[in-house]
Amino acid sequence: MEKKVALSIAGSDSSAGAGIQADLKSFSYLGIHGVTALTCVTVQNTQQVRSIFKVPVDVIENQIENLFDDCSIAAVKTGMLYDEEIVKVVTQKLKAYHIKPVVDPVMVATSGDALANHTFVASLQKELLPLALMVTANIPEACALANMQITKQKDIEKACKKIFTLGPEYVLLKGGHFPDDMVADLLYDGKQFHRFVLPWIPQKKAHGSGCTLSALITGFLALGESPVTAVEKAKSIVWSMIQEGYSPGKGADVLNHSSAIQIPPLVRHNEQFEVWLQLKTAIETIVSFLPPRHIPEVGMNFAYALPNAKTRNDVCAVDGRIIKHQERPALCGTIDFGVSKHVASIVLAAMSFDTTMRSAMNIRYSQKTVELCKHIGFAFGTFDRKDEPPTTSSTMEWGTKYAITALGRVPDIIYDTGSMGKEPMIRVLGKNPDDVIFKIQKLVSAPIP
Ligand code: PXL
Repeated sequence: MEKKVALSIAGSDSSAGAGIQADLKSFSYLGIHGVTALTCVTVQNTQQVRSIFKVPVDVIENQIENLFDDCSIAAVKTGMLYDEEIVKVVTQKLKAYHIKPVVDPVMVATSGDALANHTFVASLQKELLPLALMVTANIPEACALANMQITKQKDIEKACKKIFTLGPEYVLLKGGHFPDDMVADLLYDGKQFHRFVLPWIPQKKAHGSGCTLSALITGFLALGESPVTAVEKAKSIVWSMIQEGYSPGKGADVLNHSSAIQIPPLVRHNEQFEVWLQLKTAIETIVSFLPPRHIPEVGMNFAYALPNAKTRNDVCAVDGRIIKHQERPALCGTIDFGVSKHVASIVLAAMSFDTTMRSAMNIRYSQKTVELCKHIGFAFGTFDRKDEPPTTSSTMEWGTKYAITALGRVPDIIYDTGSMGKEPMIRVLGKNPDDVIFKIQKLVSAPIP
């Protein structure tokens, strides 16, 4: 087995949310072997940085040399470098190995404690940035590097351009806020700005998000991605790692580096992101309340289509199923576009009659449930697999269109009673995942007639 190797030159965070520990977790997440050159040991927990011990510079130098002597290092990032002395030695070594690093200009911890001394900014500007492939700065760091205040959107672009003149090939400036609760990162390549927009995650003081982002970017570069796609992919992963973050102590949340978390589609496609997020949230709700008797043998899928969806690639669903696991529903698979055949075909067929009906989910058939639907007053349609012409390419498309045509509109429920080897099924249709859940909730909580 072969693994790419990436190097992090950074400080240790004893609470393991940030620093070299976050870098290693991020490299592992991407299946990369991370190697490290430790610059400082910080004594900290999730609440504060108590003290900082510098590693002697000859030891830092030795770590880097020994790694380059031995490993084929595909990409390098720098994190906490603390002061001029460390910046100088790291720059000198990277120059010698013709490496263009990703530079995270770490200055202050999430707790507000300083992680750099007064010599750091000037040495970074003068020594390391001219060598950098990319610098990843948050707003306070950008203010320091560009020597200016950032108060409005225009200032962010101006700061990117100023930092670019210091020498890096790319400037990533993180965290411009928009009034509509979206957060944009700007990547400047000297010619144009690439904008990456994601919803702001309220009330999350995510310790280690800067380290994780720059490590994931470095990892994607090691895997051969271009700088722009490396940032794009890293961004959507970090967003989910923050959202699924947890609190190991009494202070800040840390990111969740588990490979089990759901990752949104690439962040430049905002409409896709919105659809993905609504569906993900709805699936979490379904899993939390649906009694297992409603789960069919073949499992469930839940789909939500983009407005004006035309093909299965425009429909988001589970790449897998929602199954019964230990008498509870459980999501088994990832949520993505273009991964469902059956439920996506149902949604696309419904949308060909009514473009507002963009979501559907299948649940277990029972005559009792069908009677309950009628009792509640749901509009329902049905089809019989025996009537399907031999030439159709998708039973679900045919059956859905058959049921809609017979009723004259898109119903709330479409069921069929199955056939040899085909489980009978009920599909709940709605305008969006919340609408589908609302109908299922009504069904689950209705008194038996
Ligand atoms: O998040 C920046 C950072 C980098 N490196 C170390 C840190 C922190 C934040 O606390 O502790 C070692």
